[in-house]
Amino acid sequence: MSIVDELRALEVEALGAIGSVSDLPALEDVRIAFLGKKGSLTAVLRGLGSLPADERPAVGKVSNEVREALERALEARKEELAGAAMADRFIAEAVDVTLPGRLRLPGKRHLINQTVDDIVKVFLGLGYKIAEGPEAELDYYNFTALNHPPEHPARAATDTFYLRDLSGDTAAIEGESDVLLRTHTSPVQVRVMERQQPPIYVLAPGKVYRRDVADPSHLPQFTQIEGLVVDEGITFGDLKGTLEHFVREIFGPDRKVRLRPHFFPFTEPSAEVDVSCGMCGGSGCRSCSGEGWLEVLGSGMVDPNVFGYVGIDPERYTGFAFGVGAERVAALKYGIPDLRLFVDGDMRFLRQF
Ligand code: 2NM
Repeated sequence: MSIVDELRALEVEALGAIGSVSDLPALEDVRIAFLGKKGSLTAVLRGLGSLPADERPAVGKVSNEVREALERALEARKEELAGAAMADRFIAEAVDVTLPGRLRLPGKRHLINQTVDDIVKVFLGLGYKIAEGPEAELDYYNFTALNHPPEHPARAATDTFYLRDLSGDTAAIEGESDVLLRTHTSPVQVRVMERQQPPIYVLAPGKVYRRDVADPSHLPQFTQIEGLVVDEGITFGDLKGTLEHFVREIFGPDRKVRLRPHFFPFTEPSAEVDVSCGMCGGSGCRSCSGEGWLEVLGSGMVDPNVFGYVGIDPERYTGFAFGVGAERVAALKYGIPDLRLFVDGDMRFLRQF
């Protein structure tokens, strides 16, 4: 076969191969097989040098035609395949704009945090400062400095979560107090009184922990807000007026407040605070068990023994304190029958508020 015939045969073979590839990498393989450094056309051209000089121009012309024909065919096929690849991609990535959108509910503050914010706002308006402290607390701040005697039942391991056991082999350094999860936020106020002399007007909101089984009216972790005022000439009348203001700001202007004698280790005298029932207005109904009143707060005048622990002069200063559960306030305000709803995380409940 003459070189020209070889070239024409190669051209036919290459055009067939170009027409039959189905993707761009395979097309590139064909280009290399015919036009690459070790390709078949290149090999034929290498033989050109051994031809007689008068035959070279004609063969050179044909080989140029073949190379150009292959290059054109490669380019055309490349465009075809690229277009097909693009079309496939458009189909694969197609978005059906007629589909209904996915419902995304905006987040919001949990009802308990909303309630804490509402209560905090009332006391900021009265000039109180917010105080915070550790949730893992020393026995001294949670009980001792709050005038709880060593045998007080709240100190029992059945009522309080202890984080360290001093009686075991792994007893901590001698003289160091037990560590527990605070059972109220009063230790925050002890810490405030330790480092600051009166006048003191503070509010301590935060999580507290008690070894209770969750039921409609108890949670093992809940949110307490305690207030403390210490100044010259503070009286029980100041306590009552403050709590009446608080109740009316939170529950509404028509609500009445009643104080009942009670006992707390850290206050003397102490009182529990009831708010008139919002359902019946005080005449008695199912939601207040026929009482007309609902218990909301504990309160009292700070016991002089507490002042003794923190170095405040009980001859010069008097004070009052109170504590309220945010879950209880929210339950009363919104008619929620079971505190566990606040921690179950059921969005059907939570998103109503
Ligand atoms: C309550 C009820 C009564 C209280 C007492 C103190 C402190 F630090 F002054 F002694 N802080 N909070 C207190 C008093 C808390 O919660 C039901």
